[in-house]
Amino acid sequence: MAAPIILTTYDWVPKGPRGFVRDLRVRWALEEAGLAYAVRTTPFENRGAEHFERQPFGQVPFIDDDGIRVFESGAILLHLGKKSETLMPRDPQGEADTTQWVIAALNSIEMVSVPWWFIRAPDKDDNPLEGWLRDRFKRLDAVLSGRQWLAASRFTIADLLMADVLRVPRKLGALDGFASLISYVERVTARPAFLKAVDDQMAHFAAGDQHRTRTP
Ligand SMILES: N[C@@H](CCC(=O)N[C@@H](CS)C(=O)NCC(=O)O)C(=O)O
Repeated sequence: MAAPIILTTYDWVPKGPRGFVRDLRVRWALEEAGLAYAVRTTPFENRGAEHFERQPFGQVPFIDDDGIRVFESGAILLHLGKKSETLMPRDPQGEADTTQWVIAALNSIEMVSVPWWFIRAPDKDDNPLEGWLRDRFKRLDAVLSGRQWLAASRFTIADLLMADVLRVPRKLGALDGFASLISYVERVTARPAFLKAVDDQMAHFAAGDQHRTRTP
């Protein structure tokens, strides 16, 4: 039997990011694929040399798959896609479409949405990235008004990643007016594997709370 994939995330994070830490993407994909995995932790505070040796920016997630070590959530999803047809189609066009939308989620949407969110001030509407973000959403909304899934006419890691990337903007109201994007995020995040991944992540960080109260 294959060794379980080891997924590493933080031991604890503040309440705000819980449910959004990027190990969620990996948990979700592993659940969709039915691959065996175990979760290990690295300290959120006082990140040590071992952490930077595994993830050069001191971030999570990273995995160890029977000796193959991968960091970057997108790279991890592509790695898992090679192991599971549920995540990545095997026909060449389906595979190419899935890969291009994985990269688009990271490099055309998240590349704009994360800086937009970081510089956003809730009481002001003069975010200089607003127009850029809205233009990206307008284009993506047009794509998704004509179809349910981004690639291969079925769920793939492209949808998993795109829906997850859209969750923070949706929570902050940035998808308002983009009906196809809202129903897309709702459809993709209604999947049982997503709901389990969120529950597991919340339980994981809640257990970290217990540990912190016990440890002086
Ligand atoms: N591009 C990286 C980003 C990873 C990332 O931002 N991870 C966050 C948690 S969701 C983190 O570790 N933040 C702490 C930090 O950047 O110091 C990926 O997709 O894996």
